[in-house]
Amino acid sequence: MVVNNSNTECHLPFTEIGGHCLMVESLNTGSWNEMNSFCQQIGGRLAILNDANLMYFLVKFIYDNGLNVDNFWIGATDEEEEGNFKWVDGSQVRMGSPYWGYDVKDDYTEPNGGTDENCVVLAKPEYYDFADINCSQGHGGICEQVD
Ligand SMILES: [Ca+2]
Repeated sequence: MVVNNSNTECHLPFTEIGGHCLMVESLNTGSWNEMNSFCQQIGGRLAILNDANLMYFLVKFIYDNGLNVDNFWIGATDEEEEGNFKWVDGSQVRMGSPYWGYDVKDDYTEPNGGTDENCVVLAKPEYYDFADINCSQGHGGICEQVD
């Protein structure tokens, strides 16, 4: 039995990563909505990542398991109000470092997509920091267990 920070057991297919019950889904891909539905079907939702320590362990897990081949949807969007990013539970997404990506080559900071990009991924090109992209793109997702 694996216990997370709130003493909740992680049920398969979720595994304990950084004290949370998460699943990194890379085989099934879809839009942000499709992957949120996928997570709901297995008893979860797209993950809320509001903790730098958790981010560290999750990104490490992605690289350690060779899953660093694509972006992953997470549970954040500014679909409701442009520029105001919220998690799927309605809480506020923290902005800036160490969460959001910075593109060294082209010198810009995420989010940068305006109304064309309302959903958030862990972005492979930015070493799995957050980036806003178009919600209809097809990617895997990070699911978290909901009890
Ligand atoms: Ca936007």
